[in-house]
Amino acid sequence: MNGFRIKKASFLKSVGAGTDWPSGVHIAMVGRSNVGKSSLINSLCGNSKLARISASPGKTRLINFFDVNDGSFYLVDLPGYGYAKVSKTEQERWAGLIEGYLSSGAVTHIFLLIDIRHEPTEGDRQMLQWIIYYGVPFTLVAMKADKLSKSRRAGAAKAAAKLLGAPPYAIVYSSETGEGREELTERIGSIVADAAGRPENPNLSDKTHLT
Ligand SMILES: Nc1nc2c(ncn2[C@@H]2O[C@H](COP(=O)(O)OP(=O)(O)O)[C@@H](O)[C@H]2O)c(=O)[nH]1
Ligand SMILES: [Mg+2]
Repeated sequence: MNGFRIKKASFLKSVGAGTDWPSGVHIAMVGRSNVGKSSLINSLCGNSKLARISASPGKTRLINFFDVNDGSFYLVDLPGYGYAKVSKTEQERWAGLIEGYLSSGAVTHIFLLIDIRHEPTEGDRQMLQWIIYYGVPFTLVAMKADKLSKSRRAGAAKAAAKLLGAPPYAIVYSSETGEGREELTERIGSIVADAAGRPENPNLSDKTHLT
């Protein structure tokens, strides 16, 4: 226990393609459409109205930033992938947006969300490859744990992580019941403390100055 708490959270802004994101610590939610990215942000912040939960998937086209604890860090809601009814043009736009963001060096940490009930998708695998390629630290979060019996949760999360080709560990989470909230909040506390401890974080500065 590090005693870290999310005390305050509010919507900051939505950003499209470009580099108009706020400087600071970014913790980004990544995962396929409907896996529960927006719900996770709401659950962590204890505010069901913070990020919009869409009944129809594939709706978020922008990167949404939520300011937590007065600029201490940002929770970032990224548009999801894998929604079948999206045109090729839309998919390419999505890829450009995500890749631009991941390659910018602005992302401190990624929560890669997978569905605890299903095998990881091809999209999940590709996402993990991107994350590794761009060298962004990540934590796997196995969502919708409430949909599985308690005795199967830990095993299913581990199996999904293995199938994905990631280290065989995932935080088991349910936005419905709040399971995993303490553990993930603690993880956030460590990520934020870690980032603050680095006097000059090259990830937080504009990479163009380094070339
Ligand atoms: N049972 C259950 N449903 C969830 C959970 N997380 C999200 N959902 C539901 O899954 C759907 C998609 O959630 P949303 O957060 O909009 O997914 P996103 O597209 O990844 O942002 C909504 O109907 C949510 O209520 C969870 O932990 N358990
Ligand atoms: Mg969403």
